[in-house]
Amino acid sequence: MLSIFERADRFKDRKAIHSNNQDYTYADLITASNAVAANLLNDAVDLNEGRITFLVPPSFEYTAVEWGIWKAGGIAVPLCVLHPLPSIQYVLEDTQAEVVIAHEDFIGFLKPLESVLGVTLVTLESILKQNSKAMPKLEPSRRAMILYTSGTTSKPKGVVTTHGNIEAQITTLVNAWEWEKDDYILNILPLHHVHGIINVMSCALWSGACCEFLPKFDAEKVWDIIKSGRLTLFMAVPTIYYKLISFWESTNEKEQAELSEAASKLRLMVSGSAALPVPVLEKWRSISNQTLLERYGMTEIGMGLSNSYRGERRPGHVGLPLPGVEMRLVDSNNHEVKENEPGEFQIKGPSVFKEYWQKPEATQKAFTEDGWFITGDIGMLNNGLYKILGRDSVDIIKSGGYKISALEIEDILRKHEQINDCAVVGLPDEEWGELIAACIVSPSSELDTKALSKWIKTQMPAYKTPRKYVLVKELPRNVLGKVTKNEVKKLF
Ligand code: MLC
Ligand code: AMP
Repeated sequence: MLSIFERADRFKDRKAIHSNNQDYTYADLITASNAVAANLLNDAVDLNEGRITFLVPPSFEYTAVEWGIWKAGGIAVPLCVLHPLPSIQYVLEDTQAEVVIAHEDFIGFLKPLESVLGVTLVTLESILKQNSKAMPKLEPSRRAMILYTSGTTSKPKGVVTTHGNIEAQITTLVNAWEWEKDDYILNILPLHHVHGIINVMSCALWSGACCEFLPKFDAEKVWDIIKSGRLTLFMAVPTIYYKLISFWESTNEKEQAELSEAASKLRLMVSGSAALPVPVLEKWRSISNQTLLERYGMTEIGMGLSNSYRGERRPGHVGLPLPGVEMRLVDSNNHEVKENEPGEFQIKGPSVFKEYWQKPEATQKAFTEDGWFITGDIGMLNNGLYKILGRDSVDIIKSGGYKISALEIEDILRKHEQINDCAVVGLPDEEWGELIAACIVSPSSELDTKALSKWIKTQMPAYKTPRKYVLVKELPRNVLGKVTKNEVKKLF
């Protein structure tokens, strides 16, 4: 049995999850996930890495489905509840999934895909129906999960992790941040990315702790939960801290004092997925008396670097490699750079993913010949701690903690009849990290950006849509005819 399930057996009577105003014990989670596994298996003895996609909001049921897929020997592919149909269809096609498990709110939405793709839609209700069956034996080397991440190619790639990778991603954080069974965390993050799935939900369940789900981030609700005093831990992207600060600032002095007092009681608050601006860290410290622990990670590696839980947490830095993570900073010839010199982070270790789903060439390109994963992030060692300086590709944008490919947005925009050509860039923004901006060449002299945004949202999730537009006659290009994105940025 996988360690996470063996451990759950030890915590049977403890509260595992709070969702939709209900408490669920580890015993509830074991029973429900066993039922999911038995229903998925039906007459089979092992799903043998069959891809099972699921569209379920963050909840007890989400977790039961994920664990059920694992127990039955399948690969769990969580779908994003914010994605429009074309993005979902892409994942279903790419994984060649035969089954989609869906919360009842999404059944009608997914229905058209049944005939187009021949995929079977299964309701949550039916997959959770009481059932039991012998489960297959799982080796740590078995593929466990596929998460989609944007890169320097137009379409997102499926990052495949094994059970061994996932266990390594969890245990390094449990050890470094001293998770224990009495911890209680709130999850407000989407559950199709590592931050919510691994750092929050899985670390809690590994530890015998409790994970409470709020299906969607809401600053007031988060502050209410902080005020309740039940949280010991909180983890979020910088944009969320920015929004919590804005809410705090909108309250009166008495309320502010209460909120600050409550926030100061948590044992740890973590920020990651994007650079934490130092003014946000400082403002949060003045409000909550908490120094946010900033760490660095990536879908392909889980978490790589972290400031110290007990030692120094230096603003603007991401600390040192986590236990079990090997890291080096190299120049363009893969030679290690010296302190204070910029280089690219490369990572090795048991937490590093297995492959991009059915993309052997992309997988090969992502590693050096001697097996280091090439992150594409640039940083340097500064007085004993690492600092992130940026990415080597301007085409990767981080907005609200989401990684977004400029090329993917450009490909979609070019499909619009009013757009001849375009260039998408990320503009620095205190709240969002970067704001997506599109420079458009159009046959018409005016652009109805409202109508355009509406159309884009039918093609892509809202968080990938441009927030600013500029209309130009020609895109700025260099002598070789290549669009110069730094010049594009100057147009806004
Ligand atoms: C939404 N809005 C944006 C926007 N996203 N505006 C600018 N830029 C963006 N990126 C606008 C909407 O259009 C809307 O405007 C308003 O904000 C509210 O929209 P919303 O969808 O309700 O936003 P909200 O729920 O507040 O979302 C913000 C957020 C979300 C920060 C909660 O972006 C989020 O959950 N981010 C986390 C992503 C994450 O988990 N990343 C981890 C990846 S793993 P209007 O005008 O309509 O009101 C990884 C590895 C690692 O990176 O290291 O962890
Ligand atoms: P994703 O592919 O969504 O997992 O995003 C991973 C990327 O997020 C990394 O490659 C970094 O560019 C970025 N990232 C994560 N944490 C940090 C951080 N603390 N500071 C700066 N960038 C970060």
